[in-house]
Amino acid sequence: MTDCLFCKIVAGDVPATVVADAEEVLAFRDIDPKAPQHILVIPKRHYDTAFDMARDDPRLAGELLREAGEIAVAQEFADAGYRLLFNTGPDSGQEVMHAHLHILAGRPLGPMLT
Ligand code: IU
Repeated sequence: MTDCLFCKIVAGDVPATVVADAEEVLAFRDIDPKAPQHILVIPKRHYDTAFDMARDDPRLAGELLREAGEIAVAQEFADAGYRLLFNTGPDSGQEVMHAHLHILAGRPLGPMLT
């Protein structure tokens, strides 16, 4: 999708600090981190939301979760723990309409729901 920021990151047209680059999945550091470790895991193929992706390609949705777990091990925060989050749609605060899985880690994250 030509007008999508994350598609531009996938294409290499917008820079990002890449953490993992797999066949169908890319992970990079969030530009405005909300925790010491804040990484976004995205499908290289464009889907607006996590549900669009899961409905059309549930195997790919599983790949994002698997990659997040691999990153947690590689970045050495798996044992301390981490949070995975998909914002989906306007009320969630989703700003970038390309499905992305947030990984948050590196400090106690406190209660999830506000
Ligand atoms: P959200 O779930 O759509 O709200 O998350 C979008 C995230 O993308 C948010 O945490 C931004 O800081 C992040 N981001 C980024 O990493 N690089 C960018 O160029 C832009 C947003 I714009």
